[in-house]
Amino acid sequence: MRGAGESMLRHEVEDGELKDEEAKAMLKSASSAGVSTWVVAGAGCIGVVALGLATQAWGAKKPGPPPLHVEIKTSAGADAGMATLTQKKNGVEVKLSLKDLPPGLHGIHIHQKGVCTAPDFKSAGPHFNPTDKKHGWENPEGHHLGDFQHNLSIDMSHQVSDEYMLKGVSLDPAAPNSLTANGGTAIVIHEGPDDMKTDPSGNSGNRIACGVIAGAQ
Ligand SMILES: [Cu+2]
Ligand SMILES: [Zn+2]
Repeated sequence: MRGAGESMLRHEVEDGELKDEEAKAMLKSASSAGVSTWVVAGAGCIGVVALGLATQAWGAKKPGPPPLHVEIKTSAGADAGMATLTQKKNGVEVKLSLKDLPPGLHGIHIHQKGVCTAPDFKSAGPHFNPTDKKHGWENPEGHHLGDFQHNLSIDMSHQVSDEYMLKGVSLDPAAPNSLTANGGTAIVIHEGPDDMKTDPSGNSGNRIACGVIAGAQ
Protein backbone atom coordinates (compact mmCIF):
# COMPACT_ATOMS: atom_id res chain seq x y z
CA MET A 1 0.00 0.00 0.00
CA ARG A 2 2.77 2.34 1.03
CA GLY A 3 4.63 1.63 -2.19
CA ALA A 4 1.56 2.46 -4.30
CA GLY A 5 1.07 5.71 -2.38
CA GLU A 6 4.65 6.75 -2.91
CA SER A 7 4.46 6.01 -6.58
CA MET A 8 1.24 8.05 -6.88
CA LEU A 9 2.90 10.93 -5.05
CA ARG A 10 5.91 10.81 -7.30
CA HIS A 11 3.63 10.69 -10.31
CA GLU A 12 1.89 13.84 -9.13
CA VAL A 13 5.20 15.59 -8.56
CA GLU A 14 6.35 14.61 -12.03
CA ASP A 15 3.09 15.91 -13.44
CA GLY A 16 3.65 19.15 -11.56
CA GLU A 17 7.15 19.52 -12.92
CA LEU A 18 5.90 18.87 -16.39
CA LYS A 19 3.26 21.59 -16.03
CA ASP A 20 5.90 24.00 -14.69
CA GLU A 21 8.06 23.36 -17.71
CA GLU A 22 5.11 23.81 -20.03
CA ALA A 23 4.25 27.09 -18.31
CA LYS A 24 7.85 28.27 -18.59
CA ALA A 25 7.92 27.41 -22.28
CA MET A 26 4.66 29.29 -22.82
CA LEU A 27 5.96 32.35 -20.97
CA LYS A 28 9.14 32.23 -23.01
CA SER A 29 7.29 32.14 -26.32
CA ALA A 30 4.88 34.87 -25.17
CA SER A 31 7.70 37.24 -24.21
CA SER A 32 9.69 36.52 -27.37
CA ALA A 33 6.62 37.32 -29.46
CA GLY A 34 6.57 40.83 -28.02
CA VAL A 35 3.51 41.64 -30.13
CA SER A 36 1.01 40.15 -27.70
CA THR A 37 0.38 43.31 -25.65
CA TRP A 38 -0.24 45.21 -28.86
CA VAL A 39 -2.84 42.71 -29.95
CA VAL A 40 -4.61 43.06 -26.59
CA ALA A 41 -4.39 46.88 -26.71
CA GLY A 42 -5.68 46.85 -30.29
CA ALA A 43 -8.62 44.64 -29.35
CA GLY A 44 -9.50 47.04 -26.53
CA CYS A 45 -9.59 49.99 -28.92
CA ILE A 46 -11.78 48.04 -31.36
CA GLY A 47 -14.18 47.37 -28.49
CA VAL A 48 -14.40 51.10 -27.75
CA VAL A 49 -15.04 51.88 -31.40
CA ALA A 50 -17.70 49.19 -31.68
CA LEU A 51 -19.45 50.52 -28.54
CA GLY A 52 -19.38 54.05 -29.98
CA LEU A 53 -20.93 52.91 -33.24
CA ALA A 54 -23.66 50.96 -31.44
CA THR A 55 -24.54 54.03 -29.33
CA GLN A 56 -24.64 56.11 -32.50
CA ALA A 57 -27.13 53.75 -34.14
CA TRP A 58 -29.65 54.36 -31.32
CA GLY A 59 -29.52 58.17 -31.55
CA ALA A 60 -32.12 60.02 -33.65
CA LYS A 61 -29.53 62.49 -34.98
CA LYS A 62 -26.37 61.16 -36.47
CA PRO A 63 -23.45 62.51 -34.48
CA GLY A 64 -19.97 62.05 -35.88
CA PRO A 65 -17.83 59.10 -34.93
CA PRO A 66 -16.62 59.25 -31.28
CA PRO A 67 -13.11 60.49 -30.43
CA LEU A 68 -10.46 57.83 -30.64
CA HIS A 69 -7.67 57.42 -28.10
CA VAL A 70 -4.45 56.01 -29.49
CA GLU A 71 -1.72 54.67 -27.22
CA ILE A 72 1.77 55.43 -28.50
CA LYS A 73 4.58 52.98 -27.69
CA THR A 74 8.33 53.17 -28.24
CA SER A 75 10.43 50.58 -30.09
CA ALA A 76 11.26 49.11 -26.67
CA GLY A 77 7.56 48.77 -25.86
CA ALA A 78 7.49 51.64 -23.33
CA ASP A 79 4.49 53.94 -22.93
CA ALA A 80 5.18 57.12 -24.91
CA GLY A 81 1.84 58.81 -24.21
CA MET A 82 -1.35 59.29 -26.11
CA ALA A 83 -2.97 60.80 -29.18
CA THR A 84 -6.63 61.82 -29.19
CA LEU A 85 -8.32 61.98 -32.57
CA THR A 86 -11.52 63.98 -32.94
CA GLN A 87 -13.74 64.20 -36.00
CA LYS A 88 -14.20 67.78 -37.24
CA LYS A 89 -16.14 69.13 -40.19
CA ASN A 90 -13.23 69.11 -42.66
CA GLY A 91 -11.02 66.43 -41.20
CA VAL A 92 -9.57 64.98 -38.04
CA GLU A 93 -7.95 66.91 -35.18
CA VAL A 94 -4.99 65.11 -33.60
CA LYS A 95 -3.98 66.15 -30.06
CA LEU A 96 -0.78 64.60 -28.77
CA SER A 97 0.54 64.31 -25.26
CA LEU A 98 3.84 62.45 -25.48
CA LYS A 99 6.64 61.50 -23.12
CA ASP A 100 9.89 59.54 -22.91
CA LEU A 101 10.96 60.45 -26.44
CA PRO A 102 14.39 61.83 -27.44
CA PRO A 103 14.65 65.67 -27.50
CA GLY A 104 14.72 67.36 -30.91
CA LEU A 105 12.62 67.57 -34.05
CA HIS A 106 10.81 64.45 -35.17
CA GLY A 107 8.75 63.70 -38.25
CA ILE A 108 5.26 62.41 -37.58
CA HIS A 109 2.80 60.88 -40.03
CA ILE A 110 -0.21 58.65 -40.43
CA HIS A 111 0.93 55.41 -42.02
CA GLN A 112 -1.18 53.10 -44.15
CA LYS A 113 -1.59 49.99 -41.95
CA GLY A 114 -2.92 49.65 -38.43
CA VAL A 115 -0.07 47.41 -37.31
CA CYS A 116 2.74 48.53 -34.96
CA THR A 117 5.25 45.70 -34.66
CA ALA A 118 8.32 46.72 -32.65
CA PRO A 119 11.15 47.49 -32.92
CA ASP A 120 11.22 48.98 -36.45
CA PHE A 121 7.46 49.45 -37.01
CA LYS A 122 7.90 48.68 -40.73
CA SER A 123 4.62 46.79 -40.33
CA ALA A 124 2.80 50.14 -40.52
CA GLY A 125 3.69 50.43 -44.23
CA PRO A 126 4.17 53.69 -46.15
CA HIS A 127 2.39 57.01 -45.52
CA PHE A 128 -1.42 57.07 -45.72
CA ASN A 129 -1.86 58.17 -49.33
CA PRO A 130 -5.29 57.33 -50.77
CA THR A 131 -5.10 60.27 -53.22
CA ASP A 132 -1.83 59.03 -54.76
CA LYS A 133 0.33 62.12 -54.15
CA LYS A 134 4.02 62.56 -53.31
CA HIS A 135 5.36 63.31 -49.83
CA GLY A 136 5.35 66.66 -48.11
CA TRP A 137 3.54 69.94 -47.69
CA GLU A 138 6.41 71.72 -49.51
CA ASN A 139 6.38 69.26 -52.43
CA PRO A 140 4.62 70.65 -55.54
CA GLU A 141 3.30 67.12 -56.17
CA GLY A 142 2.32 66.64 -52.54
CA HIS A 143 1.08 65.95 -50.09
CA HIS A 144 0.06 62.60 -48.66
CA LEU A 145 -3.16 62.82 -46.64
CA GLY A 146 -1.14 61.29 -43.77
CA ASP A 147 1.42 64.13 -43.73
CA PHE A 148 1.40 66.43 -40.71
CA GLN A 149 2.16 70.13 -41.29
CA HIS A 150 5.03 70.51 -38.83
CA ASN A 151 7.52 68.40 -36.93
CA LEU A 152 7.14 67.42 -33.32
CA SER A 153 9.52 69.46 -31.16
CA ILE A 154 10.42 67.46 -28.08
CA ASP A 155 12.05 69.39 -25.24
CA MET A 156 14.71 68.41 -22.73
CA SER A 157 12.06 66.93 -20.46
CA HIS A 158 11.46 64.40 -23.27
CA GLN A 159 7.85 65.52 -23.50
CA VAL A 160 5.65 67.41 -25.91
CA SER A 161 2.04 68.46 -26.24
CA ASP A 162 0.98 69.51 -29.70
CA GLU A 163 -2.00 69.49 -32.00
CA TYR A 164 -2.55 69.10 -35.69
CA MET A 165 -5.41 69.23 -38.16
CA LEU A 166 -5.47 66.55 -40.84
CA LYS A 167 -7.76 67.85 -43.56
CA GLY A 168 -9.59 65.53 -45.92
CA VAL A 169 -9.56 62.43 -43.71
CA SER A 170 -12.26 60.90 -41.51
CA LEU A 171 -12.75 58.62 -38.52
CA ASP A 172 -15.99 57.31 -40.05
CA PRO A 173 -15.21 53.87 -41.50
CA ALA A 174 -17.75 54.43 -44.28
CA ALA A 175 -16.34 57.83 -45.35
CA PRO A 176 -13.83 58.38 -48.15
CA ASN A 177 -10.20 58.57 -46.95
CA SER A 178 -11.14 56.92 -43.65
CA LEU A 179 -8.40 56.34 -41.06
CA THR A 180 -10.39 53.47 -39.55
CA ALA A 181 -11.42 51.46 -42.65
CA ASN A 182 -9.55 48.37 -43.89
CA GLY A 183 -7.98 47.46 -40.56
CA GLY A 184 -7.14 51.03 -39.54
CA THR A 185 -3.95 53.08 -39.82
CA ALA A 186 -1.08 54.05 -37.51
CA ILE A 187 0.55 57.18 -36.11
CA VAL A 188 4.33 56.89 -36.53
CA ILE A 189 7.03 59.12 -35.01
CA HIS A 190 10.49 59.18 -36.59
CA GLU A 191 14.05 59.50 -35.32
CA GLY A 192 14.77 62.73 -37.25
CA PRO A 193 12.97 65.77 -38.65
CA ASP A 194 10.81 65.62 -41.78
CA ASP A 195 12.07 68.04 -44.49
CA MET A 196 8.47 68.28 -45.78
CA LYS A 197 9.44 67.62 -49.40
CA THR A 198 11.56 64.48 -49.99
CA ASP A 199 9.50 61.57 -51.26
CA PRO A 200 8.47 59.17 -49.79
CA SER A 201 8.99 60.10 -46.10
CA GLY A 202 10.81 63.44 -45.78
CA ASN A 203 14.20 61.85 -44.89
CA SER A 204 12.99 61.48 -41.34
CA GLY A 205 14.88 58.26 -40.60
CA ASN A 206 13.94 55.29 -38.47
CA ARG A 207 10.57 54.83 -36.86
CA ILE A 208 10.88 55.21 -33.06
CA ALA A 209 7.28 55.16 -31.83
CA CYS A 210 3.95 53.94 -33.12
CA GLY A 211 0.27 53.75 -32.19
CA VAL A 212 -2.59 51.92 -33.88
CA ILE A 213 -5.63 53.89 -35.03
CA ALA A 214 -7.92 50.90 -34.64
CA GLY A 215 -9.86 49.66 -37.60
CA ALA A 216 -13.65 49.32 -37.44
CA GLN A 217 -15.10 45.82 -37.23
CU1 LIG B 1 6.19 58.29 -40.91
ZN1 LIG C 1 4.20 61.58 -46.55
